[in-house]
Amino acid sequence: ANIVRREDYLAPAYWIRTVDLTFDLDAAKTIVASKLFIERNLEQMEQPLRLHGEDLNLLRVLVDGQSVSFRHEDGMLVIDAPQQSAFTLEIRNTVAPEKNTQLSGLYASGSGLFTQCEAEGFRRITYFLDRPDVMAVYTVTLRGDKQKYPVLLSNGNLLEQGDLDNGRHFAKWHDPFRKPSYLFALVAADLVAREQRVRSRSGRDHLLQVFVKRGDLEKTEHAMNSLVASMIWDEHRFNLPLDLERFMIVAVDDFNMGAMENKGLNIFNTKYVLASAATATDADFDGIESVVGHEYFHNWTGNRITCQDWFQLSLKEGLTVFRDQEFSMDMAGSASARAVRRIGDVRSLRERQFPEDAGPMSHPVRPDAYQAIDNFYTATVYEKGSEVVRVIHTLVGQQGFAAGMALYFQRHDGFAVTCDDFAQAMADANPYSPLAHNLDVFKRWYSQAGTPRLTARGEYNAANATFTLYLSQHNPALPGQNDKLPQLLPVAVGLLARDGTALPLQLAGEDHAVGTDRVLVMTEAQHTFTFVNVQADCVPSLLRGFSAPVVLDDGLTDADLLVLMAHDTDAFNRWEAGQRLALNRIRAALNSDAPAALDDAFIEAMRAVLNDTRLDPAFKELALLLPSEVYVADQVTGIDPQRLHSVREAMVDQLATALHAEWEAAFAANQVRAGYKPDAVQSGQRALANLALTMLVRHASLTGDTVWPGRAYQRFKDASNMTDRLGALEALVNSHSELAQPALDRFHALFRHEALVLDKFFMLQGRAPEKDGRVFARIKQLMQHPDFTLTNPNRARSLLFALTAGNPAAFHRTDAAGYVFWADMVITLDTLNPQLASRFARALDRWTNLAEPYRSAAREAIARVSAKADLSSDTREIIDRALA
Ligand code: DPP
Ligand code: ZN
Repeated sequence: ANIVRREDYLAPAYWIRTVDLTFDLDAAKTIVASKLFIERNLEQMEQPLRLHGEDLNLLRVLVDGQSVSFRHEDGMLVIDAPQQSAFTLEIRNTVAPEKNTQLSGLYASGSGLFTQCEAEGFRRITYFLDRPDVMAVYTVTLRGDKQKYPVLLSNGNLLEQGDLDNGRHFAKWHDPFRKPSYLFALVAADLVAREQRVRSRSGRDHLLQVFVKRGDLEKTEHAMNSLVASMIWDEHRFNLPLDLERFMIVAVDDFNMGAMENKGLNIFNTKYVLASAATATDADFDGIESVVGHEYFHNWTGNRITCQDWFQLSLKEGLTVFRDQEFSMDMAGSASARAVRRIGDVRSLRERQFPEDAGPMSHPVRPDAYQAIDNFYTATVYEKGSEVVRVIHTLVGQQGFAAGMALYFQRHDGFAVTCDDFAQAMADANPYSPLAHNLDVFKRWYSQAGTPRLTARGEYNAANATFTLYLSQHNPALPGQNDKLPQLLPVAVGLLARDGTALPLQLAGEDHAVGTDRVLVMTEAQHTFTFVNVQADCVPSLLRGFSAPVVLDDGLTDADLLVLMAHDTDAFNRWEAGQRLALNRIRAALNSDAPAALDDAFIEAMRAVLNDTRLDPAFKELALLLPSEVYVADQVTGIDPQRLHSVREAMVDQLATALHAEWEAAFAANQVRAGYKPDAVQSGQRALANLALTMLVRHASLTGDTVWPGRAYQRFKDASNMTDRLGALEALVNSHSELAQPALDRFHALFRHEALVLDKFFMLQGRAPEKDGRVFARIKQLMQHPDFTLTNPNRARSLLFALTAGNPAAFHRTDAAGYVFWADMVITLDTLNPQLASRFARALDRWTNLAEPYRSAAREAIARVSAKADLSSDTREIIDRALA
């Protein structure tokens, strides 16, 4: 295998300064003419010019107007070193967009043409030094049929446009900012745009455009509002204004990722642009806000300062996820709404990143080696990367962080840099912070993989009025990573008296208490902190707000957790206490053969949450959900997914039954009467009402009652927005109600022309709680549905990923049918779209953590895929690592 290593990084032997591209666009055969001004990098030894190129048809090569000899070597185009230290290289080649099912490079979607170049798609358009440290100024001329492609877009500013002969027209674009090739984009399609003119604080005028297919324009209001809000936020919080005259977003149906931050021309999966109350859920509206923000924020963190090499991917992604999370929290408003956001972010980190970090794809936030870089657009690089940035934020504070950002831009604007450069700027801007004092310890977050374990034990001494906290950390060994060093952990703490009072915090040696909430900093394996003047026995509330991405073992008893759940001023830890109580019970049930049963203390604590009028509905909904099967599976060794499913389902049944009256009350109390708004308040009410309805219909399925299923069906029919409609439909489908099928038929008939709603139609059925193998059988049947296809990534994900990532009990079957299906699909998808296939292949990452018979059956399925000789390097890397 061809492995790329971080330690082998060398600056390029040549720089490309300017790029002049002309495209004669055609879906079957597009001609690309490229004229590059190149300079030899005098700091490197003289070498031949080696250009990346993939699936290209080369027509000619000229150096300073003269033909030269060239050869193909290891998949690269090699030209012997020209005599001159600066020269013009002209290349002509063709590509076939309509044959490009990988959706990387130039491809057709519907009747339009679109590009995706990150990470290594530009080499599928023309020969180039396709690496992020080669930054150039681009001028792009697009020529194509005026009827087919009325809109011709590329990065930067429009210089000219006009008609050509034979019904063709052209547009010429110029991007004044130097950029790496992965930020190049073009679009040629029949689109319409929502436009808005805005003036930034600095007084500059900008044109914002959101391009979509005809008919979708009414669904772009939220995306445009989110874009304007992002602009205002980045100027306000970080002093970072929009640097372009024109900022464009284009929505496309077929897209591998969520969206792409191409300079001035973001290309988005339609899922993150299009929304109306009738077709999108509250979660969809939130997703649009955060992805529009994310891509917009990349304009500075990613585009103005980019990555030296792909090992530094988290430099832009971790930081930009942190920025979009902060943006979404600021937009959410109240402290409680912020906490709800934080809980959501942590939940997804634990469900996706923790298992990744414990399995064969475990890698540091800054990886050391890869076979296919596309495989490293991971939860570790993104979400853990964001947590690592949050660690800095916690250590230096909001102002210190802003100062660090300012210094980072002062030093590196316009360049391709490393994670170390970022950390250094943060430390230098905050010389008296624990970050600056322990920068080397901090940087272990970049080099060490795995999730650290934090153990905490407290000891109250009534005679001395002291509370001593013993903290220790340990990072478990992983293949290739044995002796790990301690990491820099900010541990946010509070102490609660048993009556719930928050106690003042004074450490030994301090002359007075400093509030009731503070951050302890760990830099070594073990620390002891002694709090003095502690007037009552207390319960420590540790890692508040999830102040570091670790697994915490605080040894708290049920009684302690109940105190935190009822009284903690930190909403995150209040939620966490309930989750821990539930997890303890699920664990105990997994270790015993007796039927799973929740005790009264737990049920009463849940009842108290539902009844507590001071808590927001959004928080209640999160608190009442038991930890997911995906999360629990990661917390237990040798997991039996079927047993876990039956344990958890039995507990949910019990909550449905025991809290029936409270669910009825919650449903009634959380009906939104005002007009639809996707804000935190309304969406919290809808979320709780939907959960209540699901519980009420579930209860009905246990008792045979028909009232609540009937009500759910009625609500499904009458709903005025997608959140309510889908919630009611889900309540019926998840309880396997007889009304589910008629509702599904009706849903399909209503929305058969709405691609994004059809995705929901499939996903909802793929994710329904398994019962007697019915859901798995239904998924296989839906694969034959006339609206199902593997060529559209959203649609493929809607069923396949719903099964493997969202429905463990349907996937992990004792007869191995789920694994057989998985292997068949990996092999099929791999011939079509390797990026999608290798994502899907990761469904069995954690096979070694399965109990028998699952474990052996999973291994057999992986081995079957591995035996396929011509796998893509993307999928090969995943499979090899799984079997290593
Ligand atoms: N750079 C893109 C993003 O995360 C890749 N998906 O925004
Ligand atoms: Zn990103």
